[in-house]
Amino acid sequence: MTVRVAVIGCGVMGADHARVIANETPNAVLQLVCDPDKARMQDVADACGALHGLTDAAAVAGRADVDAVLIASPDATHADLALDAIHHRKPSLVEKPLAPSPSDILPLLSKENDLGHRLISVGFMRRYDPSYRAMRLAVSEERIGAPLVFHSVHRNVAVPEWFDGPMAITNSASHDLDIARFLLGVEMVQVSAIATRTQAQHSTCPPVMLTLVSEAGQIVTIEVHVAAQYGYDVRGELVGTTGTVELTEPRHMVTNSALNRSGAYAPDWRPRFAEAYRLQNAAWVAGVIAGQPDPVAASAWDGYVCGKIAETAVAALRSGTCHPVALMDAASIYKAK
Ligand code: ISE
Repeated sequence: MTVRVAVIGCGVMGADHARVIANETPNAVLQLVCDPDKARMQDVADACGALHGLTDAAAVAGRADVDAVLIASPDATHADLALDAIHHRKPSLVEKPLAPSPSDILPLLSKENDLGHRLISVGFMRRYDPSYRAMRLAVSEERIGAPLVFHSVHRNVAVPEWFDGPMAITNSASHDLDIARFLLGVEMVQVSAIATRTQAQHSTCPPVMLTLVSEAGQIVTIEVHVAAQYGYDVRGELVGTTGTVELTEPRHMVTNSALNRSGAYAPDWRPRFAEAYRLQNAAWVAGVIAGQPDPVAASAWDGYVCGKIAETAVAALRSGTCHPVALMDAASIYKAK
């Protein structure tokens, strides 16, 4: 079976996903790309060899020549487009966040529960990154004893002026929140948040530190700094009772010259997590063929939980106090078999 994939959104992520689907994803064909900006849509369609190009997202999921929908449109449109895909019984891969507010995800959970099975996968691609996968294997093989603390550092080069402190949590740190749950296999029960308040900071979005406690009593710390300037830099370390495991980045070259040893940082997440996106998209297409989402992929429930933790962290940032994370019970379709 060849999966005919439609990509909705031809911005930074949509264009990259279209390229990956067209050139690096087995058993997939880029059936169409869609964007309201016709010129931008045509550029991506031409660059990636899409068979069709549309400007109306509402006309995509119902097409007979579309088997699956990859949603990489603006965040605020994700939930409605995912709902439309469910309506047409089409599997979807939705870029994070599944919705800017977790309450907007509730109709998606309800529809999937009514169906009795999942159709949505959420684009927390770090779950497919080989280094995070090796860290998770080390935990499951008890190579560091019982996990106690997970430290995550997430630094971007820069963000647009409209990217504010709460977005550093709801947009950027959602990755760290999901990977912490994925690595530890637990839920978070409380969160604190604080931002730097120095005179020197040069951004509308200062570094934010999150501290979370899991239901098993573990601690997760997340530094999210979206205006770090020097490079795109994601770090991680899991501390156990008998050892630690650290994230490594896919460094392809080190230059030694004039008494210096140097390596380059990626400018953003696309090259840094290129392998993760490729593996994520291939696993998603394989899941479409198999008739059920890849078990590693984040579900709509995972998207809801991360949204709920992020929403609570923003409240904690504003109040300066620790807030409990209140989650409803997960429906059975989201529980590991
Ligand atoms: C972006 O949307 C991503 O998903 C990147 O992984 C993250 O590093 C960046 O901060 C987000 O804005």
